[in-house]
Amino acid sequence: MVRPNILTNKKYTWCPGCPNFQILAGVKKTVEDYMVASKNKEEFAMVTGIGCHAKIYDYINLPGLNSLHGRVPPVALGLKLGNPRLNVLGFSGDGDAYAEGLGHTIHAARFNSNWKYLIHNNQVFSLTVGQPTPTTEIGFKEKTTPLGVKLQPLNPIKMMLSVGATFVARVFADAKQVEWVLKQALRHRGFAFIEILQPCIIFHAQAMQYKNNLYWLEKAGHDKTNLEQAMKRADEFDYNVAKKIPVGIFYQVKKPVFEDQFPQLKKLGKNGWKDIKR
Ligand SMILES: Cc1ncc(C[n+]2csc(CCOP(=O)(O)OP(=O)(O)O)c2C)c(N)n1
Repeated sequence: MVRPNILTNKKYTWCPGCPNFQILAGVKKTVEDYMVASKNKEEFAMVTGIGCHAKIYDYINLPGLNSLHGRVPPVALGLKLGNPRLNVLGFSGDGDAYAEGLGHTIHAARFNSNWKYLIHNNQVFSLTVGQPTPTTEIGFKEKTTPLGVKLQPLNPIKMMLSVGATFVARVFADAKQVEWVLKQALRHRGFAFIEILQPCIIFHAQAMQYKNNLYWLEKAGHDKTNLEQAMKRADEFDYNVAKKIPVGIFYQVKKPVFEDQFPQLKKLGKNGWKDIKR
């Protein structure tokens, strides 16, 4: 099979040097490798929310939907129910997944449908020029928040662990790290939650220093089957100050997959419901 190229020719409107380019490169490499290995170009679909992260929809040539702000999980679930054989990739920002779409993010873990959710967490609403989100650190100031953020940030890794997610991981926006984690996630049968620390170089550039504080859970003897250990590791970084930041897979466990539990979905072929005569 000739190696496919999943990139479009669209003009990039991300800022030069934006770490989103690293995410794009990691996803491109992983998806193309997967297509080559499986000899099939037509088994992926993608969904994005609204924001800078969502521009990835313009740059990757896969079928899918650029959906509404915060609504990636129900759209991804719908795609899986239409065709359970598709590898569905969802892309959100932290505003998208943890503010506008927080309820959907939690229920995505409960459903445990077999799709993969990548969160570009830059700790601000970037496309609307830098307002704080649920993961912005205390004290962060910008035009709408001149006295600084007063709220304790949400810890999305802990949140996903506590609502039953079966694959919970974090990496930094580096193409190799994204490739590594997405490959692991695609091997996982079930919902995969992947937080990517993606510093916004314009509105939250201080997060670039995170890359000096990362350590790999796999190399630190972390047992990813142990929920209690995973919770403790998640507590090590509370999004306020960059101290030790664990990256890698916090937790992975097998649980029933939503679409596997319906006989009418199990019998569908590679084209999903399209093959069913009505
Ligand atoms: C329901 C709704 N609320 C607000 C907006 C305005 N809006 C567009 S992009 C955006 C910020 C997105 O931030 P985030 O999801 O963190 O993505 P980023 O731009 O940082 O990648 C907002 C608030 C919208 N489009 N729809």
